[in-house]
Amino acid sequence: MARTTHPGACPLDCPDTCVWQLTVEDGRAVALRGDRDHPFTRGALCGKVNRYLDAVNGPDRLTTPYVRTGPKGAGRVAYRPASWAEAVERVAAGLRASIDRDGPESVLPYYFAGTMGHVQGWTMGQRLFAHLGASRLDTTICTGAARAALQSIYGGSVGFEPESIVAARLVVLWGANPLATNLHLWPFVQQARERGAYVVTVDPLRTDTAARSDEHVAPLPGTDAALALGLMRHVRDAGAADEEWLAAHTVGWPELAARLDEWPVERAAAECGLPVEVVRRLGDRIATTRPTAVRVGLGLQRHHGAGQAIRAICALPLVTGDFRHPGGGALVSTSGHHPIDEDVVVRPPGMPAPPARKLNMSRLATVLTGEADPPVTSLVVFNANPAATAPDQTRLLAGLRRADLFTVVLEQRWTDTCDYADVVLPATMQPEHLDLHSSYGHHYTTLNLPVTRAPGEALPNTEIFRRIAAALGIDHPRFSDSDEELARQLLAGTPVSFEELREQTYARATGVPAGSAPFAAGGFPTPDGRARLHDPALARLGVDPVPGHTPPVEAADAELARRFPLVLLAPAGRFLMNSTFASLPWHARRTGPPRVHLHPADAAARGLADGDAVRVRNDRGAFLAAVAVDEATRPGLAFTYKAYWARLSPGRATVNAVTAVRDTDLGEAPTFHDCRVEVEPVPAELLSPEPPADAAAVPAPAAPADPVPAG
Ligand SMILES: Nc1nc2c(c(=O)[nH]1)N[C@H]1C(S)=C(S)[C@@H](COP(=O)(O)OP(=O)(O)OC[C@H]3O[C@@H](n4cnc5c(=O)[nH]c(N)nc54)[C@H](O)[C@@H]3O)O[C@H]1N2
Ligand SMILES: Nc1nc2c(c(=O)[nH]1)N[C@H]1C(S)=C(S)[C@@H](COP(=O)(O)OP(=O)(O)OC[C@H]3O[C@@H](n4cnc5c(=O)[nH]c(N)nc54)[C@H](O)[C@@H]3O)O[C@H]1N2
Ligand code: SF4
Ligand SMILES: [Mo]
Repeated sequence: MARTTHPGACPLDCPDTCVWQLTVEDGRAVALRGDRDHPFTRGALCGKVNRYLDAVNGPDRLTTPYVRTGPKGAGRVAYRPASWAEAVERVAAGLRASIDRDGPESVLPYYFAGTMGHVQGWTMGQRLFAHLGASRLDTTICTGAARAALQSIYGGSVGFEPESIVAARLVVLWGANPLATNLHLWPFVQQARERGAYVVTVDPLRTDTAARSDEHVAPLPGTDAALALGLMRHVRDAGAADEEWLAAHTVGWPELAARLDEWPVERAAAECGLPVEVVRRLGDRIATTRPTAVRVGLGLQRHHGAGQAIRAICALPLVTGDFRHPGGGALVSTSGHHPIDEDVVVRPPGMPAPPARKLNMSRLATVLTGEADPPVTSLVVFNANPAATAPDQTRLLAGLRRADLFTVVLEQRWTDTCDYADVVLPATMQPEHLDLHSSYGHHYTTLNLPVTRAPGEALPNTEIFRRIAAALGIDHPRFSDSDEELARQLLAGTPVSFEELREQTYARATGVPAGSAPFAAGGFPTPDGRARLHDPALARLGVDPVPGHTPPVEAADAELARRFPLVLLAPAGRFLMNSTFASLPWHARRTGPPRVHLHPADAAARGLADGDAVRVRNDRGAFLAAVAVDEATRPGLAFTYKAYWARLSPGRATVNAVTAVRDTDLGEAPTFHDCRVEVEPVPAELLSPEPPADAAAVPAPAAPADPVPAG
């Protein structure tokens, strides 16, 4: 049998954007491994993607369109298979009815990074909705606060060069858990360590990353800005502020310095719930260690004060002058270094795209239940599973159940969100379609070419949107662009050509050399090239122009704490990727069933033991979980992992039944981790519910096993 091996890109929402080698036999993907030569992948994929072919070859792949025949929310039994012609005609009729009745803004596309590929993720669908004049989606759910904060302080989502971290003498992993979420950074951190670097993790939870660091600093959730301000104060008092670099490459140091007068380390430590010596010691290290690399995760910005927290943390290396050195500075995301401009592909010259309102994806629950005027009456979901992953699930599901809402879902397998669709359309997976990837964790651009046959009638998102455009009677030539043409348009204006990528799969595309210090002499992407410690544009938005501390809303609410004494975090699980994989037997087994991790003191106070069944609840809703008694947390702080599926969970709800629709101080992003709950015992039988009525059609996760440690 002919076996061939082909390079491609891992499409998942992960900073590492690995290059893989896929072995194909008779048109079917049979083996997958990490590319050995790629400078960031370096031969290995992560555990969850080593089993990616379970997803590709799974018996639960969608192979045909479906149309709804029964009530919304009843599951797959309420659907029948349909031809593409019928399904697309229904979609066009549904969208047309909304547009005719309520105007084009009544249509809302909802999408995110189910694939990070620019072609399947961020072009043809957005082009169609832009042309229709549909509501635009404000894509805040993941990095909204960080993006706004980085735009303010550095002029974009830029930072130190990731490989350069090997040159750091002090590495601070701040609200980041790379062993679970940015695995390929870890060997570089280890290399730095072998050369003598000290590694500190700042995380309220003792994750695997924290446990394997030289020091774990565990502030109260949502207090990072206070910590950063206290550290900067200590650095300044120690005479370690790099006045010369600050004067040359920043604006606003005098204003920030005045703010630091308000933040002695004692105040910072008290705000963060940390011993003052811990803050002082870390301050000493930062004051005396060049270069210091601060790798900032995204988890810490799911709090109300996230915008200011990211600004304050990113100000720290400006004060120390760390950007002077390779391996010094801060890094949240490399995406701002990548030159691909999606906007010109979404709204190409010559294609009419009427102005339209923007709706915030993180507020989908409230958008669908009365917040939007005119109301949204058509929703088209792709590359996302909001019924499981968006906040305020109870309210969101009520919105998705609305009789007057027409919902279309493009999916690879039957998710929670499909249960609420009028039409479900089967989509291809990465080995079956063309895509182009940049990265939010390194500087390479990668081309992924189709190498296997899609199962049944599954189609790439791009082709599905071409068909919908045609069914709507749109004949603009831009809706006939092939996937290769879209990739070429995305690459226009970048230093990389399609031919080059076809030849060698990936290329360093940002102009930043590996191991370099891109901002040693300033040159931030702000109008004057200086980083901004004081930003008058924020004052105009009613936001403090100098980095400050915005306390959490629920975590800091003493009144609410009486009813809901536990603050609940829901960070990333190691064997899932958001809700992707949650239905696959191997991944579900490795992850185990939903658990709420409690400090032994909190468990004892409630008479709860490891494995007991509980309801985790607040005024917004509840989900069921087993208790895990866990020293990884502190009294008053509980955690669970994000992104189980409701349809496969006991009680048919996930952690997002308790999370709130509430914006961050900057960037209108969600605040998943600013959430108070109480837990109460329930009968053990509730954790082993009847399988859903359509379980035969969707393989249930195998029996729980393999408890996974924090992180
Ligand atoms: N295996 C796996 N990998 C993933 C994902 C996944 O679901 N699974 N998700 C992907 C996605 S979408 C993203 S956005 C990234 C996220 O990547 P990360 O940001 O690394 O992941 P998180 O687990 O969300 O958050 C990191 C840590 O922040 C901590 N944290 C929470 N609140 C605070 C706080 O107030 N202060 C501080 N200092 N720390 C806090 C959490 O305890 C957690 O350990 O990972 C991506 N990679
Ligand atoms: N409580 C809590 N909730 C959270 C978070 C948290 O930390 N805590 N994190 C938030 C974050 S950071 C994020 S990024 C969001 C992510 O939330 P979502 O954007 O909903 O991401 P996923 O759950 O991974 O769902 C992606 C879906 O896209 C589908 N998909 C993948 N590729 C394709 C394709 O080519 N075509 C089509 N049609 N479909 C495709 C997959 O099958 C999958 O079902 O979740 C957020 N939710
Ligand atoms: S999920 Fe991340 S670490 Fe895993 S293979 Fe994909 S890009 Fe690499
Ligand atoms: Mo994310």
